[in-house]
Amino acid sequence: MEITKTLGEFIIEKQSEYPDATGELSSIFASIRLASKLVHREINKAGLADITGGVGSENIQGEQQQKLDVYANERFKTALAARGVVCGLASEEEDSYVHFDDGLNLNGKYVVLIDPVDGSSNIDVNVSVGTIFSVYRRLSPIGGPVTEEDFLQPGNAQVAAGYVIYGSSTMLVYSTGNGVHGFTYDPSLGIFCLSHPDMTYPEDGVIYSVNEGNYVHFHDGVKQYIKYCQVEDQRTNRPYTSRYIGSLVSDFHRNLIKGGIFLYPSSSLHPSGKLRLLYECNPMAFLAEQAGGKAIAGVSERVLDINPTELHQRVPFFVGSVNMVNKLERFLREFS
Ligand code: AHM
Ligand code: MG
Repeated sequence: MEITKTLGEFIIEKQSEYPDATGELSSIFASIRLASKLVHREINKAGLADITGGVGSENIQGEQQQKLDVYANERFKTALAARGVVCGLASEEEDSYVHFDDGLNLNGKYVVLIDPVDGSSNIDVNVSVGTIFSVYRRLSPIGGPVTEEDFLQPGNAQVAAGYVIYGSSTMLVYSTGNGVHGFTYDPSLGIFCLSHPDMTYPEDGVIYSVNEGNYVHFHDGVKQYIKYCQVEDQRTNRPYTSRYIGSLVSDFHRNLIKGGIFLYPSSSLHPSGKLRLLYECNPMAFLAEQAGGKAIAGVSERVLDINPTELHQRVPFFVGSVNMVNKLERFLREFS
C-alpha cells in the first residue's frame, strides 16, 4: 500500500484547523495508538504465547475475564495516564472509575471510557475483536478529583470516539465530530496509514446482524422485523443476508462499509439488552451518526440522548443504515 498519510500526520493536520486546540486530544490519540499496537502484537501471538483463555476471575458484571482483557486494560490505562492530559478512566474491566490523580493528570480536561477488548471470548478461536473508546470533557473542576458525573454524560457530549479492529488487518477508526476516518496498521513500519477517509454509512443495505438464537425471547416488534428481513421481495432486495460474528466491533465495521443493521434488543434473557451504554453503544452511535447512519435504543429513543444513571448500564441497541433503522423503528412502534 502506498502511504498517503499517517495517523499522526492526519491528527496534526486536523489540529491545525483549530487555532485554539491545545494538542491534548492529540495526546489522547497518541496514547490509544500506542496501547493498540501493543494489543495488536499480543493478539497476533495468541495461540503461541500464553495469552488465550481466562484468568479465573470475573469482572463486576459477572463475566469471565480473559487474559487479554486484563492485559489490554492495563496497557490502555498506563498509556493514557502517561501523558498528563486525562484525569480519569472508566473501563468494562474496572468495577468503578479510576482516578489519575498524580502530577499533571489532575489538571487533565478529559475523561476516557473504554472497552479494552470487546468480544474477547472470540480470541481463543481466532476471530476478530476490537477496542472501543470514547472521550468527554470533564464536568468537575480542573485540579480536583474526577467524579462519577464526569463519566455519566449523555453520548451527545462526546468529544471523540472510535474503535480499533484487530481483524485480517488492524484498523483504527475514529471521529472527533467531523466525519469518520479509518487508518490501517502497517506492522512492518509500526504505523497507522490513512486508508478510509470520510467513511459514510450506506443509506440502505441487505445485511441484518442479530443473535437469532435468542429469537424466541425477543419482543414482537423485533421478531416481526426479522421475519420481514427474511421474506422474498425482489423490489427491496429481500431476503436480506444474515451476518453475525458476535463481536460488536467486527459486526459494526462490516455494516458500516457494506450497509446493514445490527440489533442487540432487550429480551426475556437480557431485560435491558446486553451491550453497555457508556463504552460500547455511545461510541458506536457517535461514529454511526457521524457517518450518516442511525442508532436507537427503542422507538424515538436516540442512543446519544440517553442520560446515563450507572457506569455499567446496559441498553437495547439498534444501529445501522438509516433507512433500515427507520424501517425497524416502524416495526417496533407497531408491534411492541
Ligand atoms: P464483551 O464486552 O463481554 O466481549 O461482550 C460484548 C459482545 C459484543 O462484542 C457482541 O456484540 C455481543 O457481546 C455478543 O453477544 P452474544 O454472544 O449474546 O450474541
Ligand atoms: Mg464489551
